[in-house]
Amino acid sequence: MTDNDLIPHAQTLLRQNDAGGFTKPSPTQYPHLWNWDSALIALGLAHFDLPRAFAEIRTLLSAQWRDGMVPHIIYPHGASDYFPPPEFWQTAGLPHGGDVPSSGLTQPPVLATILRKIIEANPDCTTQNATELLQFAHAIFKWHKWLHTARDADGSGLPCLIHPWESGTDNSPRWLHALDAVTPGELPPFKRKDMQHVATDERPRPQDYERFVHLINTGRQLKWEHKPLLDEMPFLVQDAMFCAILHRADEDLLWLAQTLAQPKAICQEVEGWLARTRAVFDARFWDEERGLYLDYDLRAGGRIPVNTIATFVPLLAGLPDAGKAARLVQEHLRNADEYAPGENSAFGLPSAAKNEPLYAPRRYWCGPVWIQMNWLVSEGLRRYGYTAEADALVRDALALVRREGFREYYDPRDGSGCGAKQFSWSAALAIDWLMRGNKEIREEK
Ligand code: 2M8
Repeated sequence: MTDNDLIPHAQTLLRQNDAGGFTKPSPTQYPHLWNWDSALIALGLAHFDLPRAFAEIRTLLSAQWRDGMVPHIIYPHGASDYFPPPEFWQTAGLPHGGDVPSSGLTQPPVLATILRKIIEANPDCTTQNATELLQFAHAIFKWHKWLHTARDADGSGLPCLIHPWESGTDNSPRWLHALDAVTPGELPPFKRKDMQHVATDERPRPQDYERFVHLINTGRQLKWEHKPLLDEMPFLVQDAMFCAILHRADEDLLWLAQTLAQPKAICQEVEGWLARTRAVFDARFWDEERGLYLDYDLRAGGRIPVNTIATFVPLLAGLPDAGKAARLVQEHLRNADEYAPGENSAFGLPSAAKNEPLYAPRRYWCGPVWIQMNWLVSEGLRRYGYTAEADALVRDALALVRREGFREYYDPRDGSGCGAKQFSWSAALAIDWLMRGNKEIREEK
């Protein structure tokens, strides 16, 4: 596929995956609305159908819980052949819940960052869509506040995650040790559906999936109330990637609040979150010896010593100083034993370091290249002036979709497509790169 074909193909795919007000991440494997998928999809849609991009965000936020959480899976049309179905979560009728069937978890809060990008590219919408933008900004403010308070387990304001699915990087090797420590009790009856459309060796291992289900079961026994969840969930982590995405989103929310002339008190509250995160982030996540950001296991009381793509995401938020950013790039991103293309891989960026024991180049989140991760990391690299590295990630991502189509993820060794097909955010982000008109990244690999 040439770039001229790529844009119409990607647009057609998004139209085909349109379920009426929201876009399925993939038509077979993921037939509902996923939180960060929809935000990233809205960015692609905004390049050719701004009203449809607004509709995507409207549907996502319509499922916000009364306590502020914006859920990770939303089932506007009810059940399908996806497991877990809406009733499995037991979230209906919760006093702090929402009015649209949903999961009891949240996902990386990329929405404020995406909304800012959409507004910057379409400045007229601040007058034409002023009322709705204010509603979006208020909903996002409530969500971020919930993350900084209801999910604050140690007084730091850094949110913690109660299930690997909240990280978006579900069975990344960074979670597998913490998951091993979870004993799956008696599980409610369930039947996995995720291997109907995708090969078994490209999906999570049975022992990990059982623990995913056990954690959902624990959440529903605790009625998804935040205090008991923090006290009792056997899996409780602070995720460097999630916290960095939130910090960047707080910056973009502040911009939004200022652009929409919001009261000073709102802006000051967001500034407070920004200052707190800056004060604690490196102390919690930075490993000076290894020159890496590492996640923190609150149950075990220590950093998780696993080197994954999450280490680069703080660049997106401007959190590392120049010295730490240089170490991330020189010692890791450019290192062919870990992430750089070399003898054992041809495409960047593997989702786990190639020399990690649990690295698996075709298994979901354990090594494959993901288009949205190349998008996030390339944005971070640009922020620090690493333009050549950022361009290389975009070039690789575009080469993969050109050769293999819009897949969920790709084998970094030969670029072959894996996971679900007709994947929406892979299409949406290709549209973003190509329609932004960045000429140098279009060259063929
Ligand atoms: C994957 O997650 C879902 C559970 O939420 C699954 O495996 O069934 C993840 O890659 C997640 O990040 C993504 O949002 C979702 C839909 O693309 O699929």
